[in-house]
Amino acid sequence: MLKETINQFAIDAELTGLKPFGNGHINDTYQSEWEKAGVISRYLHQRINDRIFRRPDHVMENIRRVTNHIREKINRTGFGDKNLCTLTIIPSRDGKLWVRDSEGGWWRTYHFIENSHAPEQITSADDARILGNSIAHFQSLLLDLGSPRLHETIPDFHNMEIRYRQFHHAISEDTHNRVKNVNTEIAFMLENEERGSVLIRSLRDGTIPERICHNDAKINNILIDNTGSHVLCVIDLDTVMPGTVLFDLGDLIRTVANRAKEDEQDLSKVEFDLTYFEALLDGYLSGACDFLISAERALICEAGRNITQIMGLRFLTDYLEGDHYYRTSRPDHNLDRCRTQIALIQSMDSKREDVQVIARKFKS
Ligand code: ADP
Ligand code: GN1
Ligand code: MG
Repeated sequence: MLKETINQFAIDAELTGLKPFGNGHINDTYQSEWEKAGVISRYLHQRINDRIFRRPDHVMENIRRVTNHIREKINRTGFGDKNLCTLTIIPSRDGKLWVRDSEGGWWRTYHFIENSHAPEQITSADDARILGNSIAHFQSLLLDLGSPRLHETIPDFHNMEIRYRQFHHAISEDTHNRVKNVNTEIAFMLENEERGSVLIRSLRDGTIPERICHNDAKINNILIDNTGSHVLCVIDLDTVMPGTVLFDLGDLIRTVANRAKEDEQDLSKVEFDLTYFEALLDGYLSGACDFLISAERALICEAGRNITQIMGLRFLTDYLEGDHYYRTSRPDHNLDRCRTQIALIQSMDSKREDVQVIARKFKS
């Protein structure tokens, strides 16, 4: 069935290979290989997770608008010199942005971006700098995307108050009898509930502006060139929609300034890395300084902690609800992920003063 579905995209060659690809938690991703007159080309196919994205058509309309806008600006402003690119949607043979399979699933296809990789971790401060800079560029390219407003592909995605409501519901229902296993983690989340609302409240009361942002700007949603060390493409655009740019900076801080993997089981390896944090901010702010307002700058330190908290909360909620949201590959996988997020917040808190000194360096 998969081959049949994939053959409905407008690719003029013969399919010669197909395999699962990548480490995403949400969509089913495959890479394909095609041949025509001795020339090999590759594509990336994804079954959009329609339990999570209830309107895949809205997701694809957003991605079409965003990628067209970015491509046009890259071509005009010369970012193309660095090979920076954006996702290229391959339409279906009948001109649609997706193909429906025989079970009603929604599929899309992109050009496979060659000679690239999606890092899970970085190994140098320079990498942190280029990743920070790439997200600032991404945000700046979208500052002038006109109306209509982009669809909210997952309503209230980073709304901490709603995420806490779901968490309280999961505790009171305790459908999988797991509350007893996680008293410490639950206590941590409850202690931090009030503080966690700072970004969403600031957005709601207008202290910080709504802007288009990525909303899932973690490290492995950015493709880096395999040979040199520059960013080729910001990917996974399913959640590009209105929010605050601090959601993106926060997700980068969470995933770049941590020397351990998101699902590391040895918590002694989880540590907030000040060198990477500083380089990341340097790269981000050199690209974002023209558009950030002082109220946004004032919340930079909180952003990393806040997004780490919402991820920990969501992993814990999913664990309590029986692991129905995130893809897992071992028992307690979501619990391990939640624990790394809590350990990272504890490490950030223990380095609070240093974090503030670094953030102050970039004040102006
Ligand atoms: P998910 O929403 O499940 O995280 P992603 O869109 O992030 O899915 O894709 C999963 C992985 O596939 C990425 O981490 C990256 O390794 C790879 N990938 C996605 N799009 C492309 C592309 N156009 N070219 C090359 N690799 C890609
Ligand atoms: C998911 O799709 P992926 O793996 O890039 C999730 C993010 C979380 C992330 C945690 C739509 O991202 O919100 O930050 O996992 N995406 C969605 O790693 O829920
Ligand atoms: Mg992804």
